[in-house]
Amino acid sequence: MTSLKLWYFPTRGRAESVRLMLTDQGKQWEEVTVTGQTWGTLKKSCLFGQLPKLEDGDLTLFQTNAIRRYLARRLGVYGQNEKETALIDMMDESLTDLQAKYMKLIYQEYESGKDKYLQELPQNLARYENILSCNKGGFLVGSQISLADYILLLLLLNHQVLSPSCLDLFPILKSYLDRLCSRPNLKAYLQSDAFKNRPINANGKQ
Ligand SMILES: N[C@@H](CCC(=O)N[C@@H](CS)C(=O)NCC(=O)O)C(=O)O
Repeated sequence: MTSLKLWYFPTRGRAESVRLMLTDQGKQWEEVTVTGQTWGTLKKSCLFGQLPKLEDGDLTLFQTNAIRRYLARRLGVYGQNEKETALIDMMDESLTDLQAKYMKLIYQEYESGKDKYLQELPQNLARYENILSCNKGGFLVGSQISLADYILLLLLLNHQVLSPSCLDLFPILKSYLDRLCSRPNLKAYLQSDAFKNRPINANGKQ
């Protein structure tokens, strides 16, 4: 893979599932941190006026999920066959829905909607507890880590900050999270200042 360059704001945000995948797969990338000062000019050059942006040699990509899928194909974490890839897409779409709910809470209704969100969280997490209990391979799909696992990992990390006890009812999810966090590259990254000092969300809510 040629040199990778990732542009994003100084937060975990949408870019973090990309970072987790690259890190776990041992790929180096250049992180371009976009601040309020540089964003005004850069925004004009972004195809949809938004970040993240990924550059891989002469390829420039926008849209997080397009970036994630491109990298997953290149890194071999997009299923072992077409059926697995379809199942990974299915898991990934459902997790993107959950991420959208999380972002709505964080950015639009943190004060007014947190109680309701936390009431509904167990039923959302229970689905993934069930999926993992049915797949003896130890991951969402098949027996190898995939694109979808990285977004579930990110969501579990974020939700543990939102509600530290949220996995208490879900032993399978808890041990899945522990297992992913113990993968050597991820373990080192999660303990790094680069990860720890990066705010989860741009508005400081978490
Ligand atoms: N569907 C797009 C959404 C991108 C998006 O909303 N980016 C936000 C940051 S998370 C952004 O660039 N905000 C700055 C702006 O719109 O000016 C994706 O997933 O990449």
